[in-house]
Amino acid sequence: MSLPDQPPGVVEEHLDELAELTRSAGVEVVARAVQSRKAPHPRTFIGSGKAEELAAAASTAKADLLIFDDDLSGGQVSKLEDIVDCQVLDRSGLILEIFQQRAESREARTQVELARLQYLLPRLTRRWTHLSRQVGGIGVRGGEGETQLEADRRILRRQISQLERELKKIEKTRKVQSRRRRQATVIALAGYTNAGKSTLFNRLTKAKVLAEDRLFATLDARLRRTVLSDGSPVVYADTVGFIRKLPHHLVASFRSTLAGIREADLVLHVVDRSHPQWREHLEVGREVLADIGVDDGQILVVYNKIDALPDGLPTSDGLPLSAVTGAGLDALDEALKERFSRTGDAQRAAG
Ligand SMILES: Nc1nc2c(ncn2[C@@H]2O[C@H](COP(=O)(O)OP(=O)(O)OP(=O)(O)O)[C@@H](O)[C@H]2O)c(=O)[nH]1
Ligand SMILES: [Mg+2]
Repeated sequence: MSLPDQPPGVVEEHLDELAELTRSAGVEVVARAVQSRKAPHPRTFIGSGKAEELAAAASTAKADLLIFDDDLSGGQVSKLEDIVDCQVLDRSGLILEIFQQRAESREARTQVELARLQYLLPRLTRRWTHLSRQVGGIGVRGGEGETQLEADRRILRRQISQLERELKKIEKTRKVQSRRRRQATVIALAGYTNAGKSTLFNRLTKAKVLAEDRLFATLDARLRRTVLSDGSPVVYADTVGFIRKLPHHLVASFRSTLAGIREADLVLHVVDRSHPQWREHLEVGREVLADIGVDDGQILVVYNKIDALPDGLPTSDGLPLSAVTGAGLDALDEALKERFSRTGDAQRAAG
């Protein structure tokens, strides 16, 4: 939806990204539409006239799903589903779907499940009232006068606190493990989704983690030990990508994973320099890193995919490189050696 305060073009760019997200979820895009309004309609978000229009378009295109780039309320979703007669998903719901498909480790799966229930809780409508039969079993229905909806909410809340407790336990184990690792220099690869973090991780550590032209290919942080060209030991950490308008409950449940980035000695902020919106990606990355509590001095920006740039090397600050061709990796190695031997000197001087 286009609102008056948005600069022209922004809506189309965001829809391009939504199409990428949709493709990453394994869903084909058959049509797209933009609605301009002064403000969202409280009940249908886009207004009922536009909703009717979309209903017709969806039926012509035989669409199963209508995806919105903005977040909708539970009421809006059910109202829209009535009008368009297919499933309605908002941006957060779509990202959750991708995360659910990708989560592998117990921690990631627990985080995603927690985020999903937190997302569901305020969106429970009468459509959902089968939860107690699905998950609760016998005897979960509350006392006299408790509606099915209230019973469902209660079940969700109970599951949420159970997952929160489970997550705390997992985090504790991980903290112990990370304390053991503290002797080595840790370098985290962070940045916008699809920037090439996993490709660079593989290149630097000769690992074989999944790198794909998909958004959110990586959900689980991965660590791997290697050495710089002078033999200094380092541990690289591959991490989950950032995205603009990341649903806040997802951010909250992934906070502990992201907090791992703060403990790194250095964060390589990887930016896909060949992407038309690389400036916005850089900005989003800066905001997320600041939000996690990473110091500016702890960040080194690397401009990846320079092989895909039509006009050669970028002139901006930061380190230009290509994780695919290997261009710029020697310069990165030099920068890292210089940085960590300097820290070593400073520590020796201080001690
Ligand atoms: N041309 C070019 N493509 C690259 C380069 N580095 C990565 N890619 C491609 O970019 C896509 C995304 O790479 P990934 O390494 O999976 O990106 P990521 O940052 O780990 O992405 P997420 O895990 O989704 O956050 C893949 O298709 C890579 O082949 C590069 O230097 N040049
Ligand atoms: Mg990755």
